[in-house]
Amino acid sequence: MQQTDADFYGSATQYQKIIWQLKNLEETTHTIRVEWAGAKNSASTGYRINLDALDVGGILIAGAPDHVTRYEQSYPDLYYRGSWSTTTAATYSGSSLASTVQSGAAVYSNPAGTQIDVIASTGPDKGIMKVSLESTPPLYVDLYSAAATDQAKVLSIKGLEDTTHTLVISSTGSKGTTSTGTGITLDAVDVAGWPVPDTWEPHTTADDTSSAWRPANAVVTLSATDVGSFVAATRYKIGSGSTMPYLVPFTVSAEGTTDVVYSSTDGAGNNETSHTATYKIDKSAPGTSDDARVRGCTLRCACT
Ligand SMILES: [Ca+2]
Ligand SMILES: [Ca+2]
Repeated sequence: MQQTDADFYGSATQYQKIIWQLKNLEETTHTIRVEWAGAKNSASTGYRINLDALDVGGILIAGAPDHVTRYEQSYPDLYYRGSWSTTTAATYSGSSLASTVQSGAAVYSNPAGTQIDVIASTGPDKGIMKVSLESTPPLYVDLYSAAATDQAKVLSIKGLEDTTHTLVISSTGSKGTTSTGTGITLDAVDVAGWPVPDTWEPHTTADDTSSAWRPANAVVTLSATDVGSFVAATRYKIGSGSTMPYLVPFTVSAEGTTDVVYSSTDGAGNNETSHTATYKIDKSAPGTSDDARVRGCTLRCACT
């Protein structure tokens, strides 16, 4: 918690003045409270303060309500990774649900609030769902039930800190011994708050970015991370070549100076601003020239 006093006194009236500013904050949800301190500058004739506007590098969200709101599986700020399909039926919440039989397929979201409930269909052919909240150990939820059941509240997490959470629901590809299948479903999430959109672009770094001359090829490994969802794709371009999807480390082999441009896109479609790394390659072995001078010594030949 950081507290700063802002003095509204000025010898002349000024409008639209930045009275307080904080920059370079971590990309997460912050809590700000503006409070009348009941104090004044000794030169001031009054105690009044005012608020004209807030400029935010992001979005402004209010504190969490004490009741849950349902967000269907199709809510735009839930980000799907992997192979999911949508099924419709009147018995599903909102008449549709998402399901997957792909191990590792996942849904990413950033619910802000104090309670999160997961709503899903269970049945005799359902597998085990993994629910990761923040970096705490994941919870495993067996969606098996002898009779098919729709709109089951399969998990309820209460008493959370009133901030933005990182929630990942994924398929483990595993099942209980009685189940005939490993698929999982997601019908809705109930949140005492709401899913915050991923407005944070991913971040990609290249290893071995020394700008010094090097005597051999450069092998470049790109690493990308994301806040808010996941890294959906990373791409690069060597010199004036084509833009390529990044899958494995690549080699820069051209002699001379070569720029490598790279960036990523996240699961919400945010495109990272491109980075450029410059590689300088000179594979020629250091030569000896016949006019090299030898200074400060005398060569004597003993001839016969
Ligand atoms: Ca639904
Ligand atoms: Ca992001």
